[in-house]
Amino acid sequence: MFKIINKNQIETHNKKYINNLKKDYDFFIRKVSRLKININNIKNELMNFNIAIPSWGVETGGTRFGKFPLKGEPNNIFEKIEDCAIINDLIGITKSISLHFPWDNVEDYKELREFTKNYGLEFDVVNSNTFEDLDNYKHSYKFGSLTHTNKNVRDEAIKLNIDCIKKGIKLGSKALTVWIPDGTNYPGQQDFSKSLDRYIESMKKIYAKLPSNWKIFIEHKPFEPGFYSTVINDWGSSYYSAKTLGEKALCLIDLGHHLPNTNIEMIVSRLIYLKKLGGFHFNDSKYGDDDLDSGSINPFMLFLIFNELTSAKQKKHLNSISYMMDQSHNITDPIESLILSAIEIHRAYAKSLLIDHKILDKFQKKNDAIFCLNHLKEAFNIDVTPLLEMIRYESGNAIHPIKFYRNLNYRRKKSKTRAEKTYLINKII
Ligand SMILES: [Mn+2]
Repeated sequence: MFKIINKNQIETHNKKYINNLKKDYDFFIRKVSRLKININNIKNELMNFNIAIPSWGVETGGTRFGKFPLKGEPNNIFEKIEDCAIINDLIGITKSISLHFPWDNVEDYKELREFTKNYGLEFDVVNSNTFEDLDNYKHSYKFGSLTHTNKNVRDEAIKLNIDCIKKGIKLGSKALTVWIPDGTNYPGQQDFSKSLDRYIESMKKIYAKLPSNWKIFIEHKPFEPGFYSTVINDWGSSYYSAKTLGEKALCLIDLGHHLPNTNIEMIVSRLIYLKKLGGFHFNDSKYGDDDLDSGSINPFMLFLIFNELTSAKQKKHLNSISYMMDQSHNITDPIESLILSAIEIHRAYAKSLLIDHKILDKFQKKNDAIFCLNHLKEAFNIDVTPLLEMIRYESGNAIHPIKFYRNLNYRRKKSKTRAEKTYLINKII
């Protein structure tokens, strides 16, 4: 930690804001002292929170219409790790990085691990790419990967996933997330049952290669790139697959991978109930898989999701969950978006810790709908900003990370050493 940013610089920054923060924090403490909660326990929970940064998230994203690169953005995994280190130095809750292969392939994984460790960061879940045709691929994934009708294509996709596990082992990762693009654009194009059978058969071969302390996460998505059908389209297909594969297989919820208005918090609850919830990809959306910044559209939903998680955790119904942001930053500096998003997720978690689930349970038993909602809203409406800022201050991170980052002129400085990217035309397949 603090290899990128000088710790003294953060201390100087914090000195400017600490007096006002203390006043705000005192007010917050007075307010929550009326609730029956132990603020030190809550602070501990929040300090131990971690959300992974995806390596691809620190690069400018794009749409199929175009991409607008930023001067000074990272060009390789080492530069991406530098950007992740900046974020973690400033906010302290993003200590891990999730890699994507073969995008993040390197010659020497030991070197990469050491380089990353040096920044106080470690590697989280690894991800496989069978959704585009890359240079060294023998086969095309145009008509699917793990569920392709051609066994040779399936075998290559299986091998790609097993290679991800091997790389992950070298890096100290403990899980693989599998999202496949397999689906169709035309009614009648695919036998729905046979394609699911092929998925299970392929996944069994990947599952067999998992080390004993590893997990495999199955990520569902209703549509895109297939606009008629998708093989692992919803949590039902995901749950069935995870259940069939075995204990190490769990379901992963990407918030954007649901149709508008889906009750995602209820899916969270169901998967906890079924003991198959493994992880999250956080983002926000208005229409589909928009990959917008977490909490930018529907912070109440984010809070309700954490309400389910906190409630289950307090009842000891929940084991460790992997959290990651999975967003695409098309018009902002990805570092700023990721800082704000991580804080929004932290905020939703903090608010969920202010809910007294015993009181909620009492109102539920009485069928008092208004008091149930009101109890949740009371927690949601408490401004936890001073709490999050104080946690950052006490952990040696920045009270106002975005202000600090802007003053660094990081991109301008990096634009002098990092090669400029040009995208003349986006790849439209
Ligand atoms: Mn995702």
